[in-house]
Amino acid sequence: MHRIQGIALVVGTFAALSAQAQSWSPPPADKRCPSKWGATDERGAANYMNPANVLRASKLIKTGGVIELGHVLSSSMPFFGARRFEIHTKRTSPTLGTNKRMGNEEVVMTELGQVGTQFDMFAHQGIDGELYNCIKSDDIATRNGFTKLGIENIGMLFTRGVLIDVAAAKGVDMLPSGYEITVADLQQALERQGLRLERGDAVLIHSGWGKLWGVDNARYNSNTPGIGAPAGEWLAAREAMLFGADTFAVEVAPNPDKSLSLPVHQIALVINGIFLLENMKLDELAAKKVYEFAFAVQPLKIKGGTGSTVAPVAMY
Ligand code: UVW
Repeated sequence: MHRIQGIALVVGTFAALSAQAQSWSPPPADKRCPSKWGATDERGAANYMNPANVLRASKLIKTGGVIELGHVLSSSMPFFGARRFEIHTKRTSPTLGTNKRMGNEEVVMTELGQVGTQFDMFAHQGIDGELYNCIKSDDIATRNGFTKLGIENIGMLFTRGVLIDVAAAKGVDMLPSGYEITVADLQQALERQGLRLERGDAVLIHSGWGKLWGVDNARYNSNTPGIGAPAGEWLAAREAMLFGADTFAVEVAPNPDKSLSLPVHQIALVINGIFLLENMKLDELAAKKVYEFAFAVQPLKIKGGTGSTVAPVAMY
């Protein structure tokens, strides 16, 4: 073979291989911006909050049951990377006055936006330097928070919640390590539960992985099952308000396509303005088969924060 032809063949083969290997790539800026809520929007899918949606959710409260979906915050929970949570008790007043009043408080040293059951906001993730609505991360980052897209923009969310119990649909207590939840898995689980997704839903995915929380933290934080990019895009097309799961990433991580890093974070937060709710406690909802409920969460108003630790609830 002629040398030039040989080189062309090798280059062509690599191009074909990398095209094959690259299972997903972010859309260019002009395909994702402005967001469907306008170029200046900072609330994304929180815009689904309106009186009609609140009333839609409230009608799902039928028995008065309330299930907490947040884990207890403590220094023994699993942490991603160098995140931490320390609580230092302060004995603040000795007995005072004739009534002998005394008091205690604490200093908590933590990454308040990104520990425990946590709500990811748009300042958290980007595509090559650009956040939701193509706002440049460098333009809004200060030493004291982000000047736009901070978690203080969100406030109370009250909407229909749907638990998609993929573990139950697969007949297992816990999905295997690194399992990528597909569109077919979500459809099959929803069909089994007799439910359809609607615009503005809080979509919570039960994988069973939460059984490892506080039991085997190292395993919990590695090779997590979760939705892959196609399932993330499918849920985004259903116009969810948020995607939650009983895992640290909501999505499968690491991604089976080793060239990708957390694509569902980009699909949700950057491209579609949809929030992520990680490390949820979903065992009780799943055990009680509560698949449709009123869902409430209110992130802390951390000015310029990338997220918030939260304690969401389901009411049914
Ligand atoms: C992961 O930990 C993978 O995601 P986040 O940074 O959103 O917590």
